[in-house]
Amino acid sequence: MIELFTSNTPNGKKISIMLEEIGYQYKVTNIDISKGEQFKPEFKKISPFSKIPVIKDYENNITIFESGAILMYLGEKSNQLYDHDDKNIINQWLMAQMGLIGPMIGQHHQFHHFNPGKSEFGEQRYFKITKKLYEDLDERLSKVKYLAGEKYTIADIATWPWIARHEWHDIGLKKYKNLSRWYLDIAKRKAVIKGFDLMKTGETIPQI
Ligand SMILES: N[C@@H](CCC(=O)N[C@@H](CS)C(=O)NCC(=O)O)C(=O)O
Repeated sequence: MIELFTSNTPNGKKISIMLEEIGYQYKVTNIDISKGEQFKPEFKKISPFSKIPVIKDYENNITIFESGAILMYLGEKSNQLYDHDDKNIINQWLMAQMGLIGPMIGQHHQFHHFNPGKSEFGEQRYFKITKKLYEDLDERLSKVKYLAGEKYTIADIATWPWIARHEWHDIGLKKYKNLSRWYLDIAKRKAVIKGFDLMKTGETIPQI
């Protein structure tokens, strides 16, 4: 059994989607980041930077933090969605999500969605960067079905929940035909629908 310490955010949803995809039994423990629960000393013991998500695997009693590392761990453990032969290409797209797509779109959420009017520079900067990310992802997906090629992998699972916040972005996902096709294709998956609603509140995936 896996315990998933998380919140209802794109980084958190990556892991519930992955656990649904690989068919593992798991329990969600909500860490309410709006109330500062991530800073509790007992959580810091398993998450040195006080961030969600973290998993605890009771089968071998280990904990893992950082969503990319968790996806790699679960991919390797289950032997699903992280094919050994495709690792180099999967890792590149996964790291691009971890180091670029997530952090930049996260800033766009902060300036454009949560704090509009506070910094024109911040709003413009991250709007522009997010738009460029949409363009670059659209270009990639004009050549391949999924980010790492023809197979759906952990790189898609890492990236998709960020695009699922497209209504906050105001970039106009519809205009990006290949990115839209990829987004809607993944949105239909049973595991994605279930993992998206990780808090079991009946949350549905935003359509385009
Ligand atoms: N690189 C980390 C980022 C995790 C992260 O930023 N988590 C956010 C929620 S999406 C968080 O815990 N925020 C609480 C805080 O910053 O205090 C990962 O992918 O796991």
